[in-house]
Amino acid sequence: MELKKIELFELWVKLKEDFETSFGKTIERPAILIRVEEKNGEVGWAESVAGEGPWYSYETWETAWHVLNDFIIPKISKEEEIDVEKFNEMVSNIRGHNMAKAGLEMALWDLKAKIEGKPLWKVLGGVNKNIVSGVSIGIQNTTDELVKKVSMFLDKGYRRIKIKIKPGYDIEPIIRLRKEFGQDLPLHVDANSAYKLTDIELFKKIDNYNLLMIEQPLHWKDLVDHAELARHLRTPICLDESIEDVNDARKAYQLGSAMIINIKPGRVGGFSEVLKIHDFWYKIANRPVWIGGMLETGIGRGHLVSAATLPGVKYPNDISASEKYFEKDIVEPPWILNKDGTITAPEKPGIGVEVMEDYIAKNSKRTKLYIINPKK
Ligand code: OSB
Ligand code: MG
Repeated sequence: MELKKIELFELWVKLKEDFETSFGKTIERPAILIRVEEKNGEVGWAESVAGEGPWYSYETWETAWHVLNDFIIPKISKEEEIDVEKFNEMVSNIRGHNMAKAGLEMALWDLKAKIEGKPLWKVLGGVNKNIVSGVSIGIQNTTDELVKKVSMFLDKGYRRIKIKIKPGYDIEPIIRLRKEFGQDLPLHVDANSAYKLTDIELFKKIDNYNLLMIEQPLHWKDLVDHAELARHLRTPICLDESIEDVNDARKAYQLGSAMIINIKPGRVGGFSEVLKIHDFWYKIANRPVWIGGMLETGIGRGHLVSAATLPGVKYPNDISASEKYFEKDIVEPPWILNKDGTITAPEKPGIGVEVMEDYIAKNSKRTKLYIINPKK
């Protein structure tokens, strides 16, 4: 495709309530929104999920803007024809900064699907039109509040509960939820790297509560320690932060660091790498994946929904309805949960929802337009 324009928007979005993890609390988050337009006027959108601070990853909204503005966009602007499947190669001299790369890469996938007149999920090779949704619940002030939240989400139809844990808030909420909701509640915990291998006795206790998985218990670089921990537990380990590309997935497989991968398109640099990780982990290693989230707006959520239709997605995803996160989303219609706890991937081209362009243009803190003219 021949690009004519790229536009960046810095939009801050308020969450309905703060979301606390082992690395901190988020109440308002930056969304770098990316709009691409090709020569015939077709448009693609995506979102960079770099956060307000370097906690989940080293990237922040400011580094994403900087790397897009000073390195990625200048590089892409020199190309007369862009093949989105070669995007990663084109920016491979830029080390890391996957969330910055993923923002533009996924906007190009949305654009490609729109040019082809097909839903993005079908272009990616998705097969499951109704994707199963879980919720990720932040750390609560009391376990009573946690119990209330869990009941409320189960009433809405969500099919799996994930709770955030941190040292001092781990075994107690697990015991309480098992007591209130029984052994069959599909439950898992996410530690966001808050523990060390020396906490192994705690994990042996957690191992008795029939959890679906334990997500990212140890440091993001510690594939070896995760493998050691896994040897002592029956509960499968799921990696999130540790898997930044398909090579990490290969190493995790060879070492035995995980049974499951939470794939987040932003963390791995976009859909090309999502597909590589999916294909390796599911088709070669024969293991399940699911799609994680980063509190995306309706735009990024559209990309998540598309990814969640892939055949190797065998667990409920951290893809909840728009109303879980925001008073009002920036797409029409907002993402809604069906009564059976699924979200339906749309049949319209691309991500399949209308982007509220006027709202975004009016409310962004910063915008920048790039006119692409490679011949100049
Ligand atoms: O580790 O999965 C995580 C949100 C921000 C940063 C990291 C994580 C999360 C979530 C939220 O768990 C998932 C969602 O978008 O609902
Ligand atoms: Mg996680």
